Amino acid sequence: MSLSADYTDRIPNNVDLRGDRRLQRALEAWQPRFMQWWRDLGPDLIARDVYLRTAISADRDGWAHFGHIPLEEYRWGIFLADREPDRRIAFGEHMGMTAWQQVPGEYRAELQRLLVVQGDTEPASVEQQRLLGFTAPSLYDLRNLFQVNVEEGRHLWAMVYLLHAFFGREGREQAEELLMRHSGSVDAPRILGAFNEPTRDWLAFFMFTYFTDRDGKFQLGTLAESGFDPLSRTCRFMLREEAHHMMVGTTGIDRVVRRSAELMREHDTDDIKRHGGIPLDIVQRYLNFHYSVSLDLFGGERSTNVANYFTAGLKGRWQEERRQDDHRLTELTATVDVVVDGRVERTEIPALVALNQDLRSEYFTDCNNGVRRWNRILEEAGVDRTLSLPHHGFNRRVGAFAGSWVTPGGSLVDVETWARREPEWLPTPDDFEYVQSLMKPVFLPGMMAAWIAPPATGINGQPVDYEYVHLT
Ligand code: BYC
Repeated sequence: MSLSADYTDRIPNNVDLRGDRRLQRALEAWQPRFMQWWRDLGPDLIARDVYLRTAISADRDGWAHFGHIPLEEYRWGIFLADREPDRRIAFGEHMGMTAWQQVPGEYRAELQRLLVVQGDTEPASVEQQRLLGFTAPSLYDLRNLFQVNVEEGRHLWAMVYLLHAFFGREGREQAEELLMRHSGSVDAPRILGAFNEPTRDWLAFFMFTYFTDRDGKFQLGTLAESGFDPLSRTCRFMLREEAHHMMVGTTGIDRVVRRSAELMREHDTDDIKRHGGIPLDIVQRYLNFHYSVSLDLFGGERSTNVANYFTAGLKGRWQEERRQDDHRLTELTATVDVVVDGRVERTEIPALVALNQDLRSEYFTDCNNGVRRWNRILEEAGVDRTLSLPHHGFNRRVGAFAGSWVTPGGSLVDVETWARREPEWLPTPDDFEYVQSLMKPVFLPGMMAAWIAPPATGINGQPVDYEYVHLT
Protein backbone atom coordinates (compact mmCIF):
# COMPACT_ATOMS: atom_id res chain seq x y z
CA MET A 1 0.00 0.00 0.00
CA SER A 2 1.36 3.41 -0.90
CA LEU A 3 0.23 6.33 1.20
CA SER A 4 0.28 9.64 -0.56
CA ALA A 5 1.19 12.80 1.27
CA ASP A 6 -1.38 15.20 2.59
CA TYR A 7 -0.16 18.67 1.59
CA THR A 8 -3.25 20.43 2.79
CA ASP A 9 -2.10 19.92 6.38
CA ARG A 10 0.25 22.34 8.09
CA ILE A 11 2.56 19.39 8.46
CA PRO A 12 2.69 17.38 5.22
CA ASN A 13 2.61 13.70 6.09
CA ASN A 14 1.73 10.21 4.99
CA VAL A 15 0.90 9.01 8.50
CA ASP A 16 -2.70 10.21 8.57
CA LEU A 17 -2.01 12.92 11.12
CA ARG A 18 -5.58 14.18 10.76
CA GLY A 19 -6.81 10.90 12.14
CA ASP A 20 -5.05 11.59 15.45
CA ARG A 21 -5.95 15.09 16.63
CA ARG A 22 -3.91 14.92 19.85
CA LEU A 23 -0.76 14.00 18.01
CA GLN A 24 -1.44 16.58 15.33
CA ARG A 25 -1.87 19.30 17.96
CA ALA A 26 1.30 18.24 19.77
CA LEU A 27 3.33 18.38 16.58
CA GLU A 28 1.74 21.66 15.55
CA ALA A 29 2.85 23.05 18.91
CA TRP A 30 6.42 21.84 18.28
CA GLN A 31 6.47 23.25 14.73
CA PRO A 32 6.92 26.97 15.65
CA ARG A 33 9.74 26.01 18.01
CA PHE A 34 11.40 24.16 15.19
CA MET A 35 10.97 27.19 12.92
CA GLN A 36 12.46 29.45 15.58
CA TRP A 37 15.43 27.10 15.91
CA TRP A 38 15.82 27.10 12.09
CA ARG A 39 15.82 30.91 12.04
CA ASP A 40 18.30 31.11 14.92
CA LEU A 41 20.64 28.27 14.04
CA GLY A 42 19.82 27.18 10.49
CA PRO A 43 21.62 28.52 7.39
CA ASP A 44 22.61 32.12 7.97
CA LEU A 45 22.90 33.30 4.37
CA ILE A 46 19.65 34.70 3.06
CA ALA A 47 18.70 33.38 -0.36
CA ARG A 48 15.54 34.43 -2.17
CA ASP A 49 14.96 30.89 -3.32
CA VAL A 50 16.82 27.65 -3.87
CA TYR A 51 16.39 24.80 -6.37
CA LEU A 52 15.41 22.08 -3.93
CA ARG A 53 13.90 18.68 -4.03
CA THR A 54 11.08 18.19 -1.57
CA ALA A 55 9.68 14.87 -0.47
CA ILE A 56 6.06 14.77 -1.59
CA SER A 57 5.24 11.10 -1.23
CA ALA A 58 6.98 7.94 -0.21
CA ASP A 59 6.32 5.78 -3.24
CA ARG A 60 9.10 4.78 -5.60
CA ASP A 61 8.59 7.37 -8.35
CA GLY A 62 6.94 10.27 -6.69
CA TRP A 63 9.02 10.92 -3.61
CA ALA A 64 10.93 13.95 -4.82
CA HIS A 65 9.76 17.14 -6.45
CA PHE A 66 12.20 19.79 -7.72
CA GLY A 67 11.62 23.53 -7.86
CA HIS A 68 12.89 26.93 -6.68
CA ILE A 69 11.49 27.68 -3.25
CA PRO A 70 12.39 30.04 -0.41
CA LEU A 71 14.18 28.02 2.27
CA GLU A 72 11.77 28.96 5.02
CA GLU A 73 8.87 27.69 2.89
CA TYR A 74 10.38 24.24 2.56
CA ARG A 75 7.71 21.74 3.61
CA TRP A 76 9.27 19.70 6.40
CA GLY A 77 7.05 16.69 6.53
CA ILE A 78 6.68 13.26 8.03
CA PHE A 79 7.18 10.40 5.61
CA LEU A 80 7.48 6.72 6.28
CA ALA A 81 8.31 4.14 3.61
CA ASP A 82 5.39 1.91 2.71
CA ARG A 83 4.39 -0.75 5.17
CA GLU A 84 5.46 -4.26 4.23
CA PRO A 85 2.60 -6.65 4.80
CA ASP A 86 3.30 -9.29 7.45
CA ARG A 87 6.81 -8.02 8.19
CA ARG A 88 8.63 -10.23 10.70
CA ILE A 89 11.44 -9.49 13.13
CA ALA A 90 14.59 -10.77 11.44
CA PHE A 91 16.99 -11.21 14.38
CA GLY A 92 17.44 -11.48 18.13
CA GLU A 93 15.31 -13.32 20.63
CA HIS A 94 12.00 -12.31 19.03
CA MET A 95 13.07 -13.45 15.57
CA GLY A 96 10.15 -14.65 13.48
CA MET A 97 7.51 -12.71 15.45
CA THR A 98 5.35 -10.11 13.71
CA ALA A 99 7.10 -6.72 13.71
CA TRP A 100 5.82 -4.36 16.44
CA GLN A 101 3.52 -1.50 15.52
CA GLN A 102 3.66 -0.20 19.10
CA VAL A 103 6.61 0.20 21.42
CA PRO A 104 7.19 -3.02 23.37
CA GLY A 105 6.97 -1.91 27.02
CA GLU A 106 10.09 -3.74 28.18
CA TYR A 107 12.26 -1.93 25.62
CA ARG A 108 10.81 1.52 25.92
CA ALA A 109 13.87 3.14 27.48
CA GLU A 110 16.35 1.62 25.00
CA LEU A 111 14.25 2.54 22.01
CA GLN A 112 13.77 6.08 23.22
CA ARG A 113 17.51 6.41 23.75
CA LEU A 114 18.22 5.30 20.16
CA LEU A 115 15.71 7.80 18.77
CA VAL A 116 17.11 10.63 20.85
CA VAL A 117 20.70 9.90 19.81
CA GLN A 118 19.68 9.67 16.16
CA GLY A 119 17.50 12.78 16.41
CA ASP A 120 20.24 14.77 18.13
CA THR A 121 22.68 14.38 15.22
CA GLU A 122 20.33 15.89 12.63
CA PRO A 123 19.95 19.47 13.91
CA ALA A 124 23.56 19.31 15.12
CA SER A 125 24.85 19.02 11.56
CA VAL A 126 22.72 21.99 10.45
CA GLU A 127 24.19 24.04 13.30
CA GLN A 128 27.71 22.98 12.34
CA GLN A 129 27.20 24.11 8.75
CA ARG A 130 25.25 27.30 9.28
CA LEU A 131 27.90 29.77 8.12
CA LEU A 132 29.19 27.87 5.10
CA GLY A 133 26.77 29.53 2.67
CA PHE A 134 28.75 32.77 2.86
CA THR A 135 31.79 31.12 1.27
CA ALA A 136 30.25 28.64 -1.18
CA PRO A 137 32.59 27.88 -4.11
CA SER A 138 29.65 27.98 -6.58
CA LEU A 139 25.88 28.28 -6.75
CA TYR A 140 25.77 24.54 -7.46
CA ASP A 141 27.55 23.88 -4.14
CA LEU A 142 25.44 26.42 -2.29
CA ARG A 143 22.32 24.64 -3.45
CA ASN A 144 23.68 21.28 -2.31
CA LEU A 145 24.50 22.70 1.11
CA PHE A 146 20.94 23.97 1.54
CA GLN A 147 19.53 20.68 0.26
CA VAL A 148 21.52 18.77 2.85
CA ASN A 149 20.43 21.23 5.56
CA VAL A 150 16.70 21.04 4.85
CA GLU A 151 16.82 17.26 4.71
CA GLU A 152 18.66 17.02 8.01
CA GLY A 153 15.87 19.21 9.34
CA ARG A 154 13.36 16.72 7.94
CA HIS A 155 15.24 13.86 9.59
CA LEU A 156 14.83 15.67 12.87
CA TRP A 157 11.10 15.78 12.15
CA ALA A 158 11.20 12.03 11.50
CA MET A 159 12.55 11.29 14.98
CA VAL A 160 10.33 13.89 16.64
CA TYR A 161 7.29 12.26 15.05
CA LEU A 162 8.26 8.91 16.59
CA LEU A 163 8.93 10.48 19.99
CA HIS A 164 5.59 12.29 19.97
CA ALA A 165 3.55 9.45 18.54
CA PHE A 166 4.88 6.63 20.71
CA PHE A 167 6.53 7.99 23.87
CA GLY A 168 3.92 10.28 25.43
CA ARG A 169 5.01 13.11 27.70
CA GLU A 170 8.58 11.90 27.99
CA GLY A 171 8.84 11.79 24.20
CA ARG A 172 7.54 15.35 23.93
CA GLU A 173 10.10 16.50 26.50
CA GLN A 174 12.88 14.79 24.60
CA ALA A 175 11.69 16.47 21.39
CA GLU A 176 12.00 19.85 23.13
CA GLU A 177 15.50 19.04 24.28
CA LEU A 178 16.57 18.22 20.74
CA LEU A 179 16.17 21.93 20.06
CA MET A 180 17.87 22.99 23.28
CA ARG A 181 21.20 21.17 22.99
CA HIS A 182 23.51 22.88 20.52
CA SER A 183 26.59 21.83 18.64
CA GLY A 184 29.73 22.92 20.48
CA SER A 185 27.80 24.37 23.44
CA VAL A 186 29.68 24.17 26.74
CA ASP A 187 26.50 23.85 28.83
CA ALA A 188 24.33 21.74 26.56
CA PRO A 189 26.41 20.08 23.85
CA ARG A 190 25.15 17.59 21.29
CA ILE A 191 25.34 13.97 22.47
CA LEU A 192 27.98 12.47 20.16
CA GLY A 193 31.51 13.83 19.82
CA ALA A 194 31.71 14.45 16.05
CA PHE A 195 28.63 16.67 16.23
CA ASN A 196 30.34 19.17 18.49
CA GLU A 197 33.30 19.68 16.15
CA PRO A 198 33.24 22.85 14.06
CA THR A 199 32.81 22.57 10.27
CA ARG A 200 35.00 25.55 9.47
CA ASP A 201 35.28 25.42 5.71
CA TRP A 202 34.14 23.61 2.58
CA LEU A 203 36.88 21.00 2.66
CA ALA A 204 35.62 20.08 6.14
CA PHE A 205 32.04 20.06 4.82
CA PHE A 206 32.92 17.60 2.05
CA MET A 207 34.83 15.41 4.51
CA PHE A 208 31.88 15.58 6.92
CA THR A 209 29.36 14.60 4.25
CA TYR A 210 31.67 11.82 3.07
CA PHE A 211 32.66 10.33 6.45
CA THR A 212 30.10 11.45 9.03
CA ASP A 213 27.01 11.23 6.85
CA ARG A 214 28.26 7.76 5.95
CA ASP A 215 28.04 6.80 9.62
CA GLY A 216 24.44 7.98 9.25
CA LYS A 217 23.96 5.61 6.33
CA PHE A 218 25.20 2.63 8.35
CA GLN A 219 23.41 3.50 11.60
CA LEU A 220 20.15 4.15 9.73
CA GLY A 221 20.70 0.85 7.91
CA THR A 222 20.79 -0.99 11.25
CA LEU A 223 17.71 0.88 12.51
CA ALA A 224 15.92 0.10 9.23
CA GLU A 225 16.17 -3.55 10.34
CA SER A 226 14.42 -2.74 13.63
CA GLY A 227 11.56 -4.91 14.86
CA PHE A 228 9.79 -1.64 15.76
CA ASP A 229 8.18 -1.17 12.39
CA PRO A 230 7.54 2.62 12.43
CA LEU A 231 11.27 3.16 13.08
CA SER A 232 12.22 0.78 10.29
CA ARG A 233 9.89 2.51 7.83
CA THR A 234 11.14 5.97 8.82
CA CYS A 235 14.77 4.97 8.37
CA ARG A 236 14.14 3.31 5.02
CA PHE A 237 12.80 6.60 3.73
CA MET A 238 15.60 8.65 5.31
CA LEU A 239 18.20 6.45 3.64
CA ARG A 240 17.03 7.58 0.21
CA GLU A 241 17.75 11.20 1.13
CA GLU A 242 21.04 10.27 2.78
CA ALA A 243 22.41 8.97 -0.55
CA HIS A 244 22.47 12.53 -1.93
CA HIS A 245 24.39 13.81 1.09
CA MET A 246 27.11 11.26 0.52
CA MET A 247 27.19 12.08 -3.20
CA VAL A 248 27.93 15.67 -2.18
CA GLY A 249 30.86 14.45 -0.07
CA THR A 250 32.25 11.96 -2.57
CA THR A 251 32.14 14.26 -5.57
CA GLY A 252 33.21 17.26 -3.49
CA ILE A 253 36.45 15.51 -2.51
CA ASP A 254 36.79 14.21 -6.11
CA ARG A 255 36.73 17.79 -7.32
CA VAL A 256 39.23 19.07 -4.75
CA VAL A 257 41.63 16.23 -5.57
CA ARG A 258 41.19 16.73 -9.32
CA ARG A 259 41.95 20.43 -9.06
CA SER A 260 44.96 19.88 -6.81
CA ALA A 261 46.32 17.27 -9.23
CA GLU A 262 45.84 19.65 -12.16
CA LEU A 263 47.79 22.38 -10.37
CA MET A 264 50.53 19.95 -9.33
CA ARG A 265 50.98 18.87 -12.95
CA GLU A 266 50.74 22.34 -14.38
CA HIS A 267 53.36 23.79 -12.02
CA ASP A 268 55.33 20.60 -11.49
CA THR A 269 55.27 20.95 -7.71
CA ASP A 270 53.50 19.58 -4.62
CA ASP A 271 53.53 23.05 -3.16
CA ILE A 272 50.40 24.35 -4.83
CA LYS A 273 49.55 26.91 -2.15
CA ARG A 274 51.21 29.59 -4.27
CA HIS A 275 48.83 28.63 -7.06
CA GLY A 276 45.68 28.69 -4.95
CA GLY A 277 45.16 24.93 -4.63
CA ILE A 278 44.83 22.68 -1.56
CA PRO A 279 48.00 20.59 -1.13
CA LEU A 280 47.36 16.85 -0.83
CA ASP A 281 49.05 16.81 2.60
CA ILE A 282 46.30 19.06 3.88
CA VAL A 283 43.62 16.91 2.22
CA GLN A 284 45.14 13.85 3.93
CA ARG A 285 45.17 15.56 7.35
CA TYR A 286 41.53 16.58 7.00
CA LEU A 287 40.71 13.03 5.94
CA ASN A 288 42.56 11.62 8.98
CA PHE A 289 40.58 13.86 11.29
CA HIS A 290 37.11 13.29 9.87
CA TYR A 291 37.54 9.55 9.47
CA SER A 292 38.82 9.09 13.03
CA VAL A 293 36.11 11.17 14.72
CA SER A 294 33.52 9.35 12.61
CA LEU A 295 34.88 5.97 13.80
CA ASP A 296 34.12 7.12 17.34
CA LEU A 297 30.45 7.28 16.33
CA PHE A 298 30.35 3.49 16.21
CA GLY A 299 30.85 3.26 19.99
CA GLY A 300 33.23 0.79 21.64
CA GLU A 301 34.40 -2.50 20.12
CA ARG A 302 33.04 -4.20 23.22
CA SER A 303 29.55 -2.97 24.03
CA THR A 304 26.76 -4.48 26.07
CA ASN A 305 24.47 -1.72 24.78
CA VAL A 306 24.69 -3.02 21.23
CA ALA A 307 24.26 -6.62 22.38
CA ASN A 308 21.07 -5.63 24.20
CA TYR A 309 19.76 -3.65 21.22
CA PHE A 310 20.34 -6.62 18.94
CA THR A 311 18.94 -9.29 21.25
CA ALA A 312 15.85 -7.16 21.85
CA GLY A 313 15.28 -6.81 18.09
CA LEU A 314 15.68 -3.01 18.14
CA LYS A 315 18.86 -2.55 16.08
CA GLY A 316 20.04 -5.14 13.58
CA ARG A 317 23.22 -5.55 11.60
CA TRP A 318 23.93 -3.96 8.25
CA GLN A 319 21.91 -5.98 5.71
CA GLU A 320 20.79 -8.36 8.40
CA GLU A 321 18.61 -10.45 6.16
CA ARG A 322 21.44 -11.23 3.76
CA ARG A 323 23.63 -12.62 6.51
CA GLN A 324 24.14 -16.39 6.50
CA ASP A 325 23.94 -17.23 10.19
CA ASP A 326 21.31 -17.87 12.85
CA HIS A 327 20.60 -14.10 13.39
CA ARG A 328 20.75 -14.68 17.15
CA LEU A 329 24.52 -14.96 17.55
CA THR A 330 24.33 -16.37 21.07
CA GLU A 331 26.87 -19.11 20.30
CA LEU A 332 29.32 -17.13 18.17
CA THR A 333 32.47 -15.20 19.01
CA ALA A 334 34.40 -12.40 17.33
CA THR A 335 37.94 -11.08 17.67
CA VAL A 336 38.58 -7.49 18.71
CA ASP A 337 41.65 -5.37 19.47
CA VAL A 338 42.66 -4.51 23.02
CA VAL A 339 45.60 -2.46 24.19
CA VAL A 340 47.52 -4.29 26.94
CA ASP A 341 50.72 -2.90 28.47
CA GLY A 342 51.37 -0.65 25.51
CA ARG A 343 50.81 -3.41 22.94
CA VAL A 344 47.86 -4.16 20.66
CA GLU A 345 46.52 -7.68 21.16
CA ARG A 346 43.59 -9.55 19.71
CA THR A 347 41.05 -11.12 22.03
CA GLU A 348 37.99 -13.26 21.48
CA ILE A 349 34.67 -12.03 22.87
CA PRO A 350 31.00 -13.02 22.35
CA ALA A 351 29.88 -11.88 18.88
CA LEU A 352 26.92 -10.05 20.39
CA VAL A 353 29.05 -7.59 22.32
CA ALA A 354 31.30 -7.04 19.27
CA LEU A 355 28.55 -5.80 16.98
CA ASN A 356 29.77 -2.20 16.90
CA GLN A 357 32.96 -3.51 15.35
CA ASP A 358 30.93 -5.51 12.84
CA LEU A 359 29.23 -2.34 11.66
CA ARG A 360 32.46 -0.37 11.73
CA SER A 361 34.10 -2.87 9.39
CA GLU A 362 31.26 -2.50 6.89
CA TYR A 363 31.79 1.24 7.13
CA PHE A 364 35.54 0.88 6.61
CA THR A 365 34.99 -1.04 3.36
CA ASP A 366 32.63 1.62 2.10
CA CYS A 367 34.99 4.48 3.06
CA ASN A 368 37.81 2.76 1.24
CA ASN A 369 35.87 2.90 -2.02
CA GLY A 370 36.17 6.67 -1.93
CA VAL A 371 39.89 6.53 -1.25
CA ARG A 372 40.35 4.21 -4.23
CA ARG A 373 38.35 6.60 -6.37
CA TRP A 374 40.45 9.63 -5.34
CA ASN A 375 43.65 7.67 -5.95
CA ARG A 376 42.41 6.79 -9.44
CA ILE A 377 41.91 10.50 -10.11
CA LEU A 378 45.49 11.15 -9.01
CA GLU A 379 46.83 8.30 -11.11
CA GLU A 380 44.92 9.39 -14.20
CA ALA A 381 46.30 12.89 -13.73
CA GLY A 382 49.81 11.43 -13.65
CA VAL A 383 50.42 12.42 -10.01
CA ASP A 384 52.51 9.92 -8.11
CA ARG A 385 50.81 10.34 -4.72
CA THR A 386 48.06 8.47 -2.89
CA LEU A 387 45.61 9.16 -0.09
CA SER A 388 44.82 6.53 2.55
CA LEU A 389 42.62 5.87 5.56
CA PRO A 390 44.50 5.98 8.86
CA HIS A 391 44.54 2.95 11.16
CA HIS A 392 41.36 2.50 13.21
CA GLY A 393 43.28 3.22 16.42
CA PHE A 394 44.43 6.65 15.24
CA ASN A 395 43.11 9.70 17.15
CA ARG A 396 40.37 7.79 18.94
CA ARG A 397 38.40 9.01 21.97
CA VAL A 398 36.04 6.03 22.18
CA GLY A 399 36.76 2.30 22.39
CA ALA A 400 39.86 0.15 22.76
CA PHE A 401 42.30 2.83 21.60
CA ALA A 402 40.97 5.73 23.67
CA GLY A 403 43.85 6.99 25.80
CA SER A 404 46.52 5.41 23.54
CA TRP A 405 48.62 7.23 20.97
CA VAL A 406 48.50 5.50 17.62
CA THR A 407 50.10 6.66 14.36
CA PRO A 408 48.14 6.65 11.08
CA GLY A 409 50.12 3.50 10.20
CA GLY A 410 48.93 1.76 13.39
CA SER A 411 52.01 1.90 15.66
CA LEU A 412 51.59 2.74 19.33
CA VAL A 413 53.82 5.62 20.34
CA ASP A 414 54.43 7.60 23.52
CA VAL A 415 52.71 10.91 24.13
CA GLU A 416 55.85 12.94 23.40
CA THR A 417 56.22 11.35 19.95
CA TRP A 418 52.55 11.96 19.32
CA ALA A 419 52.80 15.61 20.32
CA ARG A 420 55.85 16.10 18.10
CA ARG A 421 54.34 14.43 15.05
CA GLU A 422 50.68 15.44 15.40
CA PRO A 423 51.13 18.37 12.95
CA GLU A 424 52.03 15.81 10.25
CA TRP A 425 48.85 13.86 10.88
CA LEU A 426 46.05 16.21 11.89
CA PRO A 427 45.12 19.64 10.49
CA THR A 428 47.23 22.40 12.01
CA PRO A 429 46.20 25.99 12.77
CA ASP A 430 48.17 26.95 9.62
CA ASP A 431 46.17 24.46 7.55
CA PHE A 432 42.91 25.93 8.82
CA GLU A 433 44.13 29.42 8.15
CA TYR A 434 45.27 28.58 4.63
CA VAL A 435 42.05 26.75 3.70
CA GLN A 436 40.07 29.62 5.20
CA SER A 437 41.99 32.07 3.02
CA LEU A 438 40.62 30.25 -0.06
CA MET A 439 37.02 30.44 1.12
CA LYS A 440 35.72 33.29 -1.05
CA PRO A 441 32.17 33.06 -2.34
CA VAL A 442 31.60 32.51 -6.05
CA PHE A 443 27.99 33.32 -6.78
CA LEU A 444 27.88 33.64 -10.59
CA PRO A 445 26.10 30.77 -12.36
CA GLY A 446 28.60 28.21 -13.71
CA MET A 447 31.64 29.87 -12.10
CA MET A 448 33.80 27.90 -9.62
CA ALA A 449 36.32 28.88 -6.98
CA ALA A 450 39.86 28.19 -8.20
CA TRP A 451 40.60 25.52 -5.56
CA ILE A 452 37.93 23.12 -6.82
CA ALA A 453 37.12 21.53 -10.21
CA PRO A 454 33.58 21.86 -11.60
CA PRO A 455 31.19 18.94 -11.07
CA ALA A 456 30.73 16.47 -13.94
CA THR A 457 26.97 17.05 -14.06
CA GLY A 458 24.35 19.37 -12.59
CA ILE A 459 21.36 18.52 -10.41
CA ASN A 460 18.26 16.77 -11.78
CA GLY A 461 19.44 17.06 -15.39
CA GLN A 462 20.05 20.81 -15.15
CA PRO A 463 23.32 22.20 -16.53
CA VAL A 464 26.16 23.09 -14.16
CA ASP A 465 25.68 26.79 -14.97
CA TYR A 466 22.00 26.72 -14.00
CA GLU A 467 20.99 29.43 -11.53
CA TYR A 468 20.45 27.02 -8.65
CA VAL A 469 20.11 29.78 -6.07
CA HIS A 470 18.69 33.29 -6.38
CA LEU A 471 20.34 35.44 -3.75
CA THR A 472 18.54 38.37 -2.21
N1 BYC B 1 30.43 10.35 21.53
O1 BYC B 1 28.36 0.80 24.47
P1 BYC B 1 29.07 1.89 23.72
C1 BYC B 1 23.76 10.60 11.38
C2 BYC B 1 28.53 6.67 24.56
S1 BYC B 1 25.01 9.80 12.22
C3 BYC B 1 29.88 10.44 22.74
O2 BYC B 1 30.52 1.71 23.49
P2 BYC B 1 26.89 1.99 21.89
C4 BYC B 1 24.08 11.88 10.73
C5 BYC B 1 27.26 5.84 24.36
O3 BYC B 1 26.14 6.66 24.05
C6 BYC B 1 24.23 8.39 12.99
N2 BYC B 1 29.41 9.38 23.44
O4 BYC B 1 28.40 2.16 22.34
C7 BYC B 1 25.30 12.08 10.12
C8 BYC B 1 27.16 5.14 25.69
O5 BYC B 1 26.59 6.03 26.63
P3 BYC B 1 25.62 5.45 27.78
C9 BYC B 1 23.61 8.68 14.35
C10 BYC B 1 29.53 8.16 22.86
O6 BYC B 1 25.95 2.58 22.88
C11 BYC B 1 25.60 13.32 9.56
C12 BYC B 1 28.61 4.92 26.11
O7 BYC B 1 29.38 5.86 25.35
N3 BYC B 1 22.81 7.58 14.80
O8 BYC B 1 22.68 10.12 11.33
O9 BYC B 1 26.65 0.61 21.42
C13 BYC B 1 24.67 14.33 9.56
C14 BYC B 1 29.06 3.52 25.79
O10 BYC B 1 28.82 3.26 24.43
C15 BYC B 1 30.08 7.99 21.60
C16 BYC B 1 23.20 6.66 15.70
O11 BYC B 1 24.27 6.69 16.22
C17 BYC B 1 30.56 9.15 20.91
N4 BYC B 1 31.11 9.08 19.69
O12 BYC B 1 26.97 2.86 20.54
C18 BYC B 1 23.44 14.12 10.16
C19 BYC B 1 22.21 5.56 15.99
N5 BYC B 1 30.05 6.67 21.31
O13 BYC B 1 24.48 4.76 27.06
C20 BYC B 1 23.13 12.90 10.73
C21 BYC B 1 21.78 5.50 17.41
C22 BYC B 1 29.49 6.05 22.34
O14 BYC B 1 26.46 4.54 28.58
N6 BYC B 1 22.87 5.34 18.37
N7 BYC B 1 29.16 6.95 23.28
O15 BYC B 1 25.19 6.72 28.50
C23 BYC B 1 23.49 4.18 18.68
O16 BYC B 1 23.22 3.17 18.08
C24 BYC B 1 24.51 4.16 19.78
O17 BYC B 1 24.09 5.00 20.80
C25 BYC B 1 25.94 4.57 19.36
C26 BYC B 1 26.90 4.21 20.50
C27 BYC B 1 26.33 3.90 18.06
C28 BYC B 1 26.03 6.06 19.16
